[in-house]
Amino acid sequence: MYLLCLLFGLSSAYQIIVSDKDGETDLCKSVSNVVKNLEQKMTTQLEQILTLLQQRKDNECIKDLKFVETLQEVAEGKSVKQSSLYQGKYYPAELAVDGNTGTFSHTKTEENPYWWVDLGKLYKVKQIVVYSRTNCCGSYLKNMDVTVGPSLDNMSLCTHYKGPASTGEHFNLDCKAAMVGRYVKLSINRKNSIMQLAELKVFAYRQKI
Ligand SMILES: [Ca+2]
Repeated sequence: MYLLCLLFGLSSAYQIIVSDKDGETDLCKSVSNVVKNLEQKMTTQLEQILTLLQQRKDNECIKDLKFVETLQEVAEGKSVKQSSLYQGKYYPAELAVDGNTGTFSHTKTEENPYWWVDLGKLYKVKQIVVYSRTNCCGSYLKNMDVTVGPSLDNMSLCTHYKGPASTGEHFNLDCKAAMVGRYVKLSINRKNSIMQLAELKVFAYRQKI
C-alpha cells in the first residue's frame, strides 16, 4: 500500500511539473528532446550492428561455394540502377545492359556518380568489359572504382580504372582475383562528373549445382 501511494504521489507530482494550461513545460520539452536524440543514436547504432552482422553472414555463406570453370557473360538484361537520370528522365541505367553499344545510360552531372547491376544471384566475377559512348564524351570515364560484393552494403574493390577512356572504345577491367558477388558497381570519384555507359558486360563463373 505504501508503495502504491508513493507511486501515485510521484505520478501526480510529475503531471504537475511537466504540464500546465499552455501545454508542455520547458522540462517536458527537454525530456522529449533527450528521448528523441537517444532514439536517433540507438537507431543508427542498431543499423550499424545489423550491417556488420549481415556482412559476416554473407562472408561466412560464400566462402565454401563451388563454381564452374567456364566464364560466361551474366549482366545483359539484369536489374540495374544509377545515381541519377539525365534531366531527371533520360538515358536510364538499363541502356547499359541492353546488348546494344549504340545506346547508353547517362547520369546528371554530379559528385561521385555511380551505376550498378544486380546479377540476380552469386557468381564468381572475373572480368568487366566497359564500352564507352560511340558519339561523344568517352573521357568522362576516368578515376573509376569497380567493386563487387554479395550485397550493396558489403562491396570490395575489384580494380581501379584510371583512364580516361576514348570515345567509342571498349576496355577490360580484371579483378586481381575472381570475386564472389551478386552486385557489380562502378563509381567515379570526382566532383562534377557523369557516368555514361554504352554497354557493360560482366564475365563470371556460375555456381555449381
Ligand atoms: Ca547499350
